[in-house]
Amino acid sequence: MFELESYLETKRDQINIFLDKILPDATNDSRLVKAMRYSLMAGGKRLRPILCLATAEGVGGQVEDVLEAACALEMIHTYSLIHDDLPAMDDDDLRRGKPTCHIAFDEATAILAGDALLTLAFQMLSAAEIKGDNQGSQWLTVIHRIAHAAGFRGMVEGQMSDIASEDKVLSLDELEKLHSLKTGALIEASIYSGAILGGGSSEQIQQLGVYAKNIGLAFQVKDDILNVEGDPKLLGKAIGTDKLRKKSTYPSIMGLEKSKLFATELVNKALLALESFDNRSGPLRAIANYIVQRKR
Ligand code: GRG
Repeated sequence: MFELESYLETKRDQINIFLDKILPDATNDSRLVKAMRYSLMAGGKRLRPILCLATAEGVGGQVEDVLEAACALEMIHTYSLIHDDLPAMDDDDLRRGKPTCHIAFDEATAILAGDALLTLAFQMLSAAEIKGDNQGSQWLTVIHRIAHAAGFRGMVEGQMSDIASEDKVLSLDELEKLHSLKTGALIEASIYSGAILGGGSSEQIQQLGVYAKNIGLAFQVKDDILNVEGDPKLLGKAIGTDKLRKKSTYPSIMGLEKSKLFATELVNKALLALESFDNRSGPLRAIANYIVQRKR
């Protein structure tokens, strides 16, 4: 039987080793590099890079083909968390079980550490080793997609809408739009990057797009559920914050039980999209289930 826990651990190790090579721990590091490393190596789930690796393998590619893309996605994700935690945004003290970057360092350093992680991601992507005839244009496609997902038509716009929607009751459609930008876009880009660089066919890429859309939303629904009934110790962050900030969430709009059913429906749709894939897609199937069963 496929063992997801050990799979996730192996992939996390591969990602952490690569990140450590890009941003090694050196005693003479500047304060900026210390802050970048502090947040990057703080022990997140590494969901986005793992999705990128699992997708590449799912379409017959190798981990080595996509490590730069996977790690760039984690850097962009970490930058977004550092900035999201700032006093001007969510003003959170705890992230990944540790004091947030601006608490451990200071606000200016946290802003700069986020900026530097975002630019380092694109520096690394544009320097990725090109291994095959077609690979140059594939990397450009991936860089374009990731930039789009992270930027003003993706995650940044989603964050802006999130801030603008505090104290407002959103409709389900508005909530879905917000989350498809804020968290969905980067998750979808992670899967797309793995599919392109792993050499997926256009039919596979299309089906993986359906898988990605559904697990991206399921991830957010589960995140909202955990904010209501999760264990802060396991999550490494406070719960109840959405209610405190009067944010519209799936539980606040459709109730807790219906939100759980909705998350399961989304995962089932994601699994259906993988029907024509062979057993190399086993990890992607297991990750879809993990997204709604996770405790952190
Ligand atoms: C500041 C431009 C900018 C964007 C911030 C992603 C984001 C946008 C904010 C994070 C706020 C948040 C709690 C969103 C809910 C879903 C989410 C992205 C949770 C954190 O991701 P995980 O659970 O975290 O993958 P780890 O720490 O495991 O990597």
